[in-house]
Amino acid sequence: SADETTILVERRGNIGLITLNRPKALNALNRQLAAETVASLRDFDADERIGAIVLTGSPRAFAAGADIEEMATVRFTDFYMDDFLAAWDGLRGVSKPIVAAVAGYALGGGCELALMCDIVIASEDAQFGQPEIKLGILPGIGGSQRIARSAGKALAMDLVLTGRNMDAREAKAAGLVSRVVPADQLLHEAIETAHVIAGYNAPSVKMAKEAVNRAFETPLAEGLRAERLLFQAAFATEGQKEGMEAFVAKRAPVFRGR
Ligand code: CO8
Repeated sequence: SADETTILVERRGNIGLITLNRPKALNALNRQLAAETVASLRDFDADERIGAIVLTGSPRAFAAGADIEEMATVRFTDFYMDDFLAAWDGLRGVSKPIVAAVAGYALGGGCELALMCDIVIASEDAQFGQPEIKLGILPGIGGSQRIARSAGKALAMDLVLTGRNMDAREAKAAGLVSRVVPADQLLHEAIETAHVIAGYNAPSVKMAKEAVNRAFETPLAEGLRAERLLFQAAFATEGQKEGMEAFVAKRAPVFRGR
C-alpha cells in the first residue's frame, strides 16, 4: 500500500545507507520509490555529518527495472505532461559520492540507476541488462547514453538492441562496474568503501566527483581546464593544509567536515 515506504534508510556513522525495499516486486522502481529514494539521497547530501552514501537492493535484485504494471497503460501525452522519470534527474544534483552495491538483477531502470551512481560494486551473481526492447520500448533514464560513453558503442548497441543480460564479470571488463566481490561480502565492501571516502577532506571529495563527471559532459580541453581550477581550489580548503602537514609530520591526517 502507499502508506508503506519502499526503501529503508539508515545512518552508519558518517555514511548513509539506502536499501531499496520492494523485494516481492524485485524492487521495481515505481513512482513512490523514485520519490523516496531521491528525497533520501538529497537529505543525506545536505547532512554535514554524512560523507558518502551507499545504495543497495535485495539479494535477488538490485532492481528489475521500472514498474511495468505502473507503466503498462501510460500513453504518450500522460508521460509528456507528467514525466514521472524526471524524479530520477534529481540524482544528478547529489554532490556526495554514491556507491551502488548491486546483487542479483539490475535490469532496465535498475541497470540505469546503478550506472547513475559513482562507484558500482557488484556481487558475483549480479546480472545487468537493458531488456526494454523486449517490452516494445527502450532505455529511458540514461542507459543508451551512459553505456555508450563508458563502454563504447559496440556493447551499448548489443545490450540495448538484443536485451540480453550481462554478468558481473562482463560488466566489470567493459568498465561499467568498479569491483566484483562474492555475494556475502557485497554490503561490507560497499560500506567500507563509503567509509574510506567519508574519511577524506569533504570539499576535495566533492571537487573530485565533479572533476570526473566533467569528463562525461564536456570536450577534453574544457574538462582539463575545470580539473585544473578545482585542483587549485582544493588549496583553499583546510583539509589540504591538514593532509599535507600530516604527511610531512608522518602522522595520520584528521579531516574535518569542511
Ligand atoms: N515491474 C513490475 N513487477 C516486476 C518487475 C518489473 N520490472 N520485475 C519483476 N516484477 C515482479 C513480477 O511480476 C513478480 O511478481 P508476482 O510475484 O506478483 O508475480 C515478482 O516481481 C517476481 O518476478 P518473477 O516471478 O518474474 O521472477 P523470476 O525470477 O521468474 O524472473 C526476472 C526475474 C527475469 C527479472 C523477471 O522478473 C523480469 O523479466 N522482470 C522484468 C525485467 C524488465 O523487463 N525490466 C525492464 C523494465 S522497463 C524499464 O526499466 C524502463 C527503463 C526506463 C525508465 C526507468 C525508470 C526507473
